[in-house]
Formats: sequence, structure tokens, C-alpha cells
Amino acid sequence: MLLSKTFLPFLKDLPSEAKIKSHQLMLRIGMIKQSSAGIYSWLPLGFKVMKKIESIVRQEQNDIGAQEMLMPTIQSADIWKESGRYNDYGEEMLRIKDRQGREMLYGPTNEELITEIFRSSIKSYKSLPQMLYHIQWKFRDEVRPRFGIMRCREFYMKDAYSFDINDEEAKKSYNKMFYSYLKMFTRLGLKAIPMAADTGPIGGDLSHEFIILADTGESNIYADKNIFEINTDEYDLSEKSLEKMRSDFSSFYAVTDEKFDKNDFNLKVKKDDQILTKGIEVGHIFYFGDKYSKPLNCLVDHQEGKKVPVKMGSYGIGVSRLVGALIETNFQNDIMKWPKSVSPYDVVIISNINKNNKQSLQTSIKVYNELQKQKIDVLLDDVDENMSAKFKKHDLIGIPYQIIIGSKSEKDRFEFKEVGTDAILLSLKEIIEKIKN
Ligand code: 5CA
Repeated sequence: MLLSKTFLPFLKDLPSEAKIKSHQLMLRIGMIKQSSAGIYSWLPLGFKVMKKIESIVRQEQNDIGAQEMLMPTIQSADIWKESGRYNDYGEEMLRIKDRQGREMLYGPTNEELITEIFRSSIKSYKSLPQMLYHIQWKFRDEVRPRFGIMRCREFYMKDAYSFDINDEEAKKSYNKMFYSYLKMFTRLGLKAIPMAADTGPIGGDLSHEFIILADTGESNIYADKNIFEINTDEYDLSEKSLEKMRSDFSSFYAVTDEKFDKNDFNLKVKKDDQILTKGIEVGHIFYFGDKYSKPLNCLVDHQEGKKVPVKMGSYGIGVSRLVGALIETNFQNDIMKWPKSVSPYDVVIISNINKNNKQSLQTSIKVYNELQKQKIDVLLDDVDENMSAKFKKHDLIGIPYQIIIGSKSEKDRFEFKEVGTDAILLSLKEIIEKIKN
């Protein structure tokens, strides 16, 4: 892509309405644009990053056998009346009437709808277990939307739902999801810590929030610092390993405000190991057994002949919130560096455009064509602007690799830089190898 042709509405000044750095950066470099309070359009640069995150989430969910589907954003109020949540959910739910006067709503979550789908086709224990998920927009009419896409009204969520015959089997599904989340966050370059949590309007008695540490997070975190030493690469999908994973994590104290107890904290964690900090909730998983299957009459034939309500869990990831969370953790001292797995481009060519010397641009185009041939997603900065302004701009856009084509480049060797390290002179072949590795 040529920068001169890219839709990238850069703002000159820091947007004053934004309070945290992810919100500031996303507006500044044109990743998003607010359309009304807590509702945003995703512009090409922001959309590209979000789609890459979505793709990692999808791959990791598929890897544990979850099946992707797509449910609508608009739901009928009837199923919510059946579960009893229509009234309980309160003002966060956006309620709509269609032209026939039927009560509808914009889905804040999908427990009811998925249970209704499931009960209409699955009748026997023989078809269990099942895990279904979709990645879809949600709407919650938050009292105080804030921090850009971190706490907004319309947001993009991956929500998965598990169905099992009994508690024991359901715990295995829960553990698989737990494992899938750890892998996902590792691929996103994030250290997310699972913390025992309250269940709120979703319900149930077993729940974990996945939190990444960030000063601007909305959750207070109380943890034993040794939890950060757990090596998540050790685990696999065998039952034994998954149980070990759960017991390793639960052996360390790590909770948010709702579960915090000062005495307990001091008793269980040595003073030197205590961490009190802030974090961002990027995922939340729940086990609630028959909370929805019972009122919605979602029954399956048990091995022993009787009919039992299916045991369910639900598992959310804030896909759009993750874009902000990644900025909060990777944007420091006015320099952004996207993890390679989700960077909007693999590499940027920063070309010294000079009216009297067309050589740089010609060389840049040659390099650009070669990288494209190699299926490398490359942005060429072909804008007529001085180099120091260009460097400043790319510090914000955050593409992790830069090829600088100007006075220092030699005939077949170019200045190549990984953000945060010094530039080195490399041949195009060496550059391609570095990017591909
Ligand atoms: N049904 C369950 C799990 S599928 C559920 O809705 N869980 S949740 O309420 O915890 O939301 C899941 C994730 O969505 C959260 O962990 C968070 O990352 C994201 N999220 C929730 N509310 C918002 C919001 N207002 N703005 C942005 N992201 C949000």
C-alpha cells in the first residue's frame, strides 16, 4: 500500500477529549472515529489490527474444537423473558420495538439465544460435548462510556458457549477454554493473568477474568508476583495437564476488588511478593451449570434414561478492547510498537523523497515490489514530507520493522530497523529473511 493513497486521517494535535494513551493514539493516527457517545467507526488502520486479533482468537478457538457460527445482533425479547433476565438486565439493554410492535433488543450477550438454538436440535447425551462460538457486535448502554473503545457501548466480542452432560465434563470444557485463552494472549504478546472473579449478570459460581496489567486499567489487582513466573508453554490439552494448569494458577493469590480480602492477602502472600496494581479485563469466562438450560427447558436424554438440563458455560473476549489494551502495553515514550502478530503492516519503507533526486523513490518502489512479490504486507511512505516528520509519524503508527531509503543506504544494502533497536545495513534478501522469521 502506498501511504499517499491510504485513508489515514492523522490529527496534528493530541485530541483533548481522550484521557488515556490508547484512546489518544487511536484518534490521532486515524484508527477509529467516534460516531456518537460510545459508538465508533473503525477506519482502515484500526480495522486491520482488529481483524488480525480476531483471526488469532478464531484459530485458537478452532484448535480446541470450538465451532464458529454467527448469531444476529438483534434478538427477540421472548427468550429473555423465559430466562428471567429481561427485567434483571436493566437499562444497559437497548430495547427496540419492530413495526409490528414486537419487543426486540440489541444483544448485550447471547446465553439465551444459543440455548434456544441448542434446545431445538440437540436431544441426547450422545451429541455432547459441544462448543460453539461467534464473533459479533454487542451493545450495552453503559452509564458512562469512556476511554474510547475500552468501555464503549457498541463493541466487538468473541463469545463461546459450552454444553456438557454433567458438572465434571463441563469443568473439562472450562479448562480447555482457559488453556485456549492463555495461548491466545501469548500469541498477542500479552501476559494475561486469570483471576478468580464475581459473575455479575451472567451468573454461576465459577468464573475467571483474564487481566493484563496496565496503569490505566479500571480493575484493581491484588496478586502474588510469582503467578507471573508460570510458564504457560508447559501445558497441553490432555486432561492431566489441564488440571495441573488450573491448580498451578489457583495456588497463587490473584484477585480483583470484588474478591479482595486484606487479611487473606496478608496471610497468603509474603509482603515482598505482594503486587497492588491496575489491570484491564480482556476476557471473562463463566461456568453456570443449568442457570439458562433449566428455565429455557434445554434438556437432553441422560445415559440412564432420564432427561436432564444441559450444563453450560460462557466465555467472552473483548476483541475490540484488545486493540486498546495492546496500545496501553506497547506505547511508551511516544513510540508505539505493535506485536508482529497483529501489526497493521509487516514493514514500512520510509523513503526520502526529494524533488531534485528521484533515485530514492525509484529504489523504494523496486524494494516495495519485491516485498509484495514475497507476500509481505508492506506500506511505502511515498509522501513528500521531510524525514524527521516522517519518523515522528511512524513512531506513532508503530509498524515494528522499518526500511529507510535515503542517504545512508548503499547500492544493494538498505538501512533496516526494528523499532527500539539501532538501524543496520542489510541486503534485501537478508531483510526478507528477518521479516519472515
Ligand atoms: N456472556 C459472557 C461471556 S461470553 C459475557 O458477556 N462476559 S463479559 O460481560 O465479561 O464480557 C466479555 C468481555 O467483553 C469482557 O471481558 C471485556 O473484555 C469485553 N467488554 C465487556 N463490556 C465492554 C464494553 N462496554 N466495552 C468494550 N469491551 C467490553
